[in-house]
Amino acid sequence: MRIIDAKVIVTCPGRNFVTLKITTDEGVTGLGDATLNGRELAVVSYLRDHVCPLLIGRDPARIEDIWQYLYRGAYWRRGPVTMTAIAAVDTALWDIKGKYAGMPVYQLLGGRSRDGVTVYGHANGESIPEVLDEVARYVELGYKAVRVQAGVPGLASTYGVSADKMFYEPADARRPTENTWSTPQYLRMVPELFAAVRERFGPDLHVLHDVHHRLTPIEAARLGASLEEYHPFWLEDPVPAELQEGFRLIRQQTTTPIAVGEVFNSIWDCQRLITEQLIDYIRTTVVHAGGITHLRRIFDLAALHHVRTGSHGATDLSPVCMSAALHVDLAVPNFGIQEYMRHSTLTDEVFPHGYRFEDGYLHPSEEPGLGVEIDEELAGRYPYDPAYLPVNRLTDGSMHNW
Ligand code: GCO
Ligand code: MG
Repeated sequence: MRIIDAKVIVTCPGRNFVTLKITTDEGVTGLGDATLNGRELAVVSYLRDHVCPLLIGRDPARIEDIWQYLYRGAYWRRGPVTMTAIAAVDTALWDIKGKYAGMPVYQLLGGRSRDGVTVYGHANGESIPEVLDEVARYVELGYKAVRVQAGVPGLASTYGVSADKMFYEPADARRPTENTWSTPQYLRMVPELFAAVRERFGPDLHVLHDVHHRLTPIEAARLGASLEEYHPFWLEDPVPAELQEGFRLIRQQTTTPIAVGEVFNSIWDCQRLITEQLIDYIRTTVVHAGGITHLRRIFDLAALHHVRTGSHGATDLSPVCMSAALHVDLAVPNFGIQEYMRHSTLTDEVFPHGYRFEDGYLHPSEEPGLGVEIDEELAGRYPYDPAYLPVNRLTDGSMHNW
């Protein structure tokens, strides 16, 4: 079998998605997600101009070799653009291998380690009572885990809070929206939010929260300690993770579990946090961490160090990525939880897929491969529409982390 075509499809059914479609001489096709929110066209060019031409004529069965060829062959290693492009190729090749074998991809990864993939949804609201009503909707739908984000009193807008509820779109403007941030006000709000959630929903619901890289280690330690009595499932991205020794300080001060890694793109970004047991959950996912091949390598390293998986699953990761993530989640021994932000109906129509939600769990498709396709005709009706994530400033105007 040989690769005869590698095509990049850009579509905007409400938000932008980049998809790689690989076709073989036997007519088997495979899909890979290549969406890098707000920087989409950089990956499109990397693929179209530098990767697709190199794929033609290659044997699609040689997934590991093609991965190494693209990684080592670029000379310029790692980085979100490179690793997203490699991920798209890798994912498409796993899809092809599954179709060729007549098996869902999770079977090729060693088969099921569990019955279903526990997912968490996003409950958000301007005020704490609004968040509680949103949590109630998820609980009614059967969710066992919910992420809670509330508006910070005194601030015009807060990360994770939006008018849309079951899904929301942070990349919402042609030029980045400017948000304002106040750490003292935020640190007062979060324990109140957790107290209210526990009071209304009791001890069993798993409750998560995303700090979205806004604190320093000492502030994160204080927040973690103040939440312990409400036993959060995790505190996500408490600080930006470039300076990883900062996590030791958080660790020494609190038993609140820590989740990090949605912006990481290689095992080398995760290595220290994992091997020094500075985190509890690793958030890397298929599209931004080099595909199924590389993600599995990260998860295996994590398994050796008591770190469980908690893959990123926001709306900017397409149904192709979600399908692939579910196959990995079902197979790995150290699965923890999967984020599941629902896509819009239109996105689901552009990417028909067989995964399904039932009683708090997602189940991947049983079809051969990943079980997701793209309706190219429909995709073609929604051309690329540039959109940026917001930026964030402190109340005195200084740039902060969004
Ligand atoms: C999450 C993430 C997202 C990101 C988004 C950026 O935990 O779901 O933090 O909300 O901000 O994926 O593109
Ligand atoms: Mg996050």
